[in-house]
Amino acid sequence: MSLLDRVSLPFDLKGLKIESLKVLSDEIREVIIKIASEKGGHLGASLGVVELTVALHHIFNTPEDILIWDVGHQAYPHKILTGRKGLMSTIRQPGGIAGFTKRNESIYDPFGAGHSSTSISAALGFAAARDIKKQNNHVIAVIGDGAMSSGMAFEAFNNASMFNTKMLVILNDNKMSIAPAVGAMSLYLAKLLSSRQYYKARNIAKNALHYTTPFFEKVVKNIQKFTKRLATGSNFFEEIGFHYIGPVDGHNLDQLIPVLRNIRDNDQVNKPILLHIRTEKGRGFDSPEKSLESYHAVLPFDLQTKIQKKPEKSYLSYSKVFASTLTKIAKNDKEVVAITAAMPSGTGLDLMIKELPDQVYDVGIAEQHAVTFAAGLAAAGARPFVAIYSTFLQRAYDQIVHDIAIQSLPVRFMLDRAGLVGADGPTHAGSFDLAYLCNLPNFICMAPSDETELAKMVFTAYQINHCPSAVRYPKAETNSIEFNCDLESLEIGKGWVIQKGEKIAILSLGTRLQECIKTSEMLKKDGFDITIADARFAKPIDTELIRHLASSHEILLTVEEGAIGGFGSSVAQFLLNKGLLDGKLKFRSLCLPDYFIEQNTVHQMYEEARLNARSIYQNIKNLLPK
Ligand SMILES: Cc1ncc(C[n+]2csc(CCOP(=O)(O)OP(=O)(O)O)c2C)c(N)n1
Repeated sequence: MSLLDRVSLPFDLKGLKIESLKVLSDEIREVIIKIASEKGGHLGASLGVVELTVALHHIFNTPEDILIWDVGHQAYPHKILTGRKGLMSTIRQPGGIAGFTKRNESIYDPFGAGHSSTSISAALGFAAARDIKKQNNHVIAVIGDGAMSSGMAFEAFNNASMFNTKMLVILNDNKMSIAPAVGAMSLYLAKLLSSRQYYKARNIAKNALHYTTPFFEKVVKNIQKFTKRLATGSNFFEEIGFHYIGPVDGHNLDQLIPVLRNIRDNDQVNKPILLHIRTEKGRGFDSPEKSLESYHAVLPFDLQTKIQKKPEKSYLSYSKVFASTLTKIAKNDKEVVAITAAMPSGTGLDLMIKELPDQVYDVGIAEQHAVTFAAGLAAAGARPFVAIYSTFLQRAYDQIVHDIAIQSLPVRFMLDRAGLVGADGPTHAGSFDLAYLCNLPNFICMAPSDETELAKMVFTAYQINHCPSAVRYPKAETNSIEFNCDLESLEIGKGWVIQKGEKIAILSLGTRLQECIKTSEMLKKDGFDITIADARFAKPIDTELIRHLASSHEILLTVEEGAIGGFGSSVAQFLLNKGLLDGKLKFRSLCLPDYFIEQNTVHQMYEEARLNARSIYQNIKNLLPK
């Protein structure tokens, strides 16, 4: 029987000695590697915080003590230790537990996540509420160095310093975001680690005794017993009002446990504390595919060889088609630049970085900054492309409206992961971009139905130089293994009829077009030849095409992979305002349902959203006279 077999909840860790906690950590690491080998998932970040998680649950009294994980992707060990060990094989699976922290999953997840850099703000809220209620539980946020590149983390730091309250922020510094961490803060943290102070930590610690509180005297003394690696004293975090402790080796329980115990037991400190720990992403996972970036999230892999199981025939993703098209454009125009917010590989821009490194900016997890930075570039005459996942762009909405749309600046948004995304679930679904962009004056919004259309749209966006534009495309493979096409542009606001029929028309936006074609094949068997049009533009809508479809058919459906309020709503409003819904026409708008769809296979999600051929067919059949 392993030690882990005897541990289900944090309570089971309380009586264990450090040596046992080390054994337990090794066992947890093995379980995580095994699960990731079967299911894939966020391996690297979770392996990096095994000892930290064990130490936190050993020392603190969760769930009364509040523990908030930033992003939540590193919470595998936390889930294992908080009653979900037996459910780990269902992680990210249909009906299973989530890959991130989730409030309705466990009382040990006090705050849900998925997007980054929210943990300090949320923890401060918990601390303030605790103070109002005159309670005395601990509040802890664990945030990565990557997440620290976000403005939101700094806003929280700025505000937390004003509270005379006890709260612990643990900075989990592994020098990595998904890609290597970027920016001045990451350089600063590296400096803290490599400084002579760090290596002469004992002396520093001694000096620190002169000006720290009795609490820190205790911490420092304790640390001196266990490690040479401690520096306290004046630094950025101290300057802005935090007590800084560290750097501490986040894999060394002999260091972590006494530090955390001291923090817990000190009741004099009434300021936020920053504990800086140094960890290694993917710790204990030695794959021949040695790339820290690829450890972040893995495909299922062979447990023996640690080699990921990639499909034999690998079709290009939409991200890659976007990036290769943009690279082609950018080679001929040095004023074309691309911006990523810490997602060079996810957006495909790593391809462009290899060929044109000077024309790509990785700004860190800083979507708001990325957008206004692009606005500045556009205002000064450059041609910026901002490649951000649809879901992450949500946090930059005011920048889109205020800095770009109002000034009609030609920033080109490339919205990856638009629509449903499968295992990552509702926090990562790109459901709302059509709704939040189509209502903005001055915007042009496109959605390709396949990879050739995507390339045309990227080129069209390049040529649009008087206003902002957006292209949204899914997390999906295309039908191409290789892709190379001539750069062609589209007429703005014009869709096209891909097949002409009668009585029934479908106006599709985006890649659901393939399902509409399947629907038409099903209807053909019932004796109906239907019209299918590809709208291409969600804004401006093709009013001429819509008028034509409405006046020459009895049934008109719009189909899109986005929430209510997007393309179909615009079409409906046009039809109503122009008196085209006169009773003869039956109009329906098919879009995502008005609730958050839980993680599932994308296939099942389409089924649930009724956006597959069978459901579209059923919708039409219901409208036909009986
Ligand atoms: C707002 C937002 N942008 C981008 C992402 C994608 N993302 C997930 S984890 C991650 C890196 C986080 O790095 P860090 O905070 O250092 O944590 P680590 O994975 O290294 O533990 C990124 C960019 C996100 N989750 N949220």
